[in-house]
Amino acid sequence: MPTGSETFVLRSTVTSPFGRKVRMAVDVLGLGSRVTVVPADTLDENDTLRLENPLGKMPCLLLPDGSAIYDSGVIIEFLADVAGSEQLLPARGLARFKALTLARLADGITEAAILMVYENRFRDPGTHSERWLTHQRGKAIRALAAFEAAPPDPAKTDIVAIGLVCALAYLDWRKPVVWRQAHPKLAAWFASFAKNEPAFERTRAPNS
Ligand SMILES: N[C@@H](CCC(=O)N[C@@H](CS)C(=O)NCC(=O)O)C(=O)O
Repeated sequence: MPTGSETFVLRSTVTSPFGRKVRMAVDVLGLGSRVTVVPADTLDENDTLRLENPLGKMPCLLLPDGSAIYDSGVIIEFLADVAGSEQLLPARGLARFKALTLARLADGITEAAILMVYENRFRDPGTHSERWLTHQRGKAIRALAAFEAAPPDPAKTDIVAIGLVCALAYLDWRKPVVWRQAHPKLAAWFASFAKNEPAFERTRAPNS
């Protein structure tokens, strides 16, 4: 395991919602002095990102020995371990796996949202599949409904809250799914959490 002085490189843009999850975790865990963010370009075939993570996805965390850790969920588990902190997720037991499951549910909102954004970005106008967009929207809407039925504690910053706030902020920014009106409890949670947790504003990308 890393020693207390090892430093890491985080390959990510500041606009990536999955990258923001990791940047928030770095902030909350007090690891800012040990993690340097180096932007990545997922569309550039010459970017070393594709060597670091063969999937060519960000975020990707580079270790001093040249190896890489991904994806965002694994990076956060790793950083919590480096920090020796249980703030973001319990070290073991059912509570850990329940938190990880809800965190993946929140990630699923972001994933569906990104696929909807990519549908518009990568396919030529006129070739967009409404069926595919509806399929992805359904995933986001069902996951939003699950969080609306049982919103997290706004005073608690953990792996679930970080994933959820990054998902909702991405929906607000790119607007693949309109969510606020139909999910008032979630909107209230978002407002309180964003007010309580300074890492949220500190990780906001310019103009987002
Ligand atoms: N499951 C991954 C998803 C990462 C992901 O989809 N990242 C986007 C940017 S936010 C990306 O790299 N997209 C480029 C691509 O899919 O080629 C994670 O949690 O890190």
